[in-house]
Amino acid sequence: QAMREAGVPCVPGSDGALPDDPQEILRIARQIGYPVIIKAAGGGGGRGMRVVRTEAALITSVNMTREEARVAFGNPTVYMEKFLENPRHIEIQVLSDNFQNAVYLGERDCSMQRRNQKVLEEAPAFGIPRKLIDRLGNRCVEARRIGYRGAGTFEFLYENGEFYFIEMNTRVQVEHPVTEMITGVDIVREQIRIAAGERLSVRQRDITMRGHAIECRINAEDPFTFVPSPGRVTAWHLPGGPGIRIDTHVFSGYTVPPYYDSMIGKIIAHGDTREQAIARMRVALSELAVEGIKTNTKLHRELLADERFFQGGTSIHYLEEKLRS
Ligand code: MV4
Repeated sequence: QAMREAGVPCVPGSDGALPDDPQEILRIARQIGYPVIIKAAGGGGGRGMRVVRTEAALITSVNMTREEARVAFGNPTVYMEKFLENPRHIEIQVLSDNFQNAVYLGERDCSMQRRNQKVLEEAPAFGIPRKLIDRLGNRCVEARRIGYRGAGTFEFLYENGEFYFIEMNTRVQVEHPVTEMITGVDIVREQIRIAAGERLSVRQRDITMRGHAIECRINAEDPFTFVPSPGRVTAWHLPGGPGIRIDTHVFSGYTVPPYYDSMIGKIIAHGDTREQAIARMRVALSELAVEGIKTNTKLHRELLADERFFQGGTSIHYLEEKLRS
């Protein structure tokens, strides 16, 4: 409701929790049009969702999602949205301080994912008109009236030239470096300034975007099963050179513990153009050497050599489809 009031475009849907009455639920779905998706209010990150393609399957699917949500999240509340078949995942970075100042730092394309885990992110998003992004960014800044402070991200699905708000991430995110590379704004510094009661050090009119940035998430995982591969890193050689940034805590001799996320580093490549960022990332990935544990480096090398990735603008389903073939 807050997003709609701020003028942020939302997915057509049930306008809140689904009622109990099956006739009412059928009426809402008929109005939205099939396929629809049932989402648990307590879910997120891809958990507690079910796609429904026909009226015959609707009530059973709603009841099943409710029951799963009650068990998993302690909350049986579900809502309904129009299901978007082949969208891209585009997000807008915002910063807001305690003095009514807020800015947006453009968008990131996070469509390259597998099982709701992002693999590669880039900024700006290929092929989306700047004026559409600017209009959306201004709406997100408007939405700070919900009272949010600090670094935040508005997540959207993008299909057929339209944006649809799905969720907000109330934190700094793994992929924030691509935004830092193209805007020159240190997002973590701003976040700490805001928390310390200081003012944003940037105004919207000062924010410009230069070039293109791509991030590859390096994970300690089996390249075939994607199962985490903890253990001792016996050799660790990092790439460098113009436009290359590395974020990692790993060193030669470091032991990756089995307890946490399997991400062990990020390679970020910046260039004047998307083509240059890709070229720099290709070289960086060729230079990366890790021994002792398994990593997803080969997957990244293959992605950076992929013709459809090179063209740009692939959907959230592209990577899983590529991995199946
Ligand atoms: C959707 C959708 C299609 N239509 N909502 C998955 C995670 C959660 N953040 C929202 N998700 C989706 N919601 C409608 N109305 C497709 C997804 C989705 C997805 C979204 C973003 C990134 C990756 C995804 C992978 C599968 C499904």
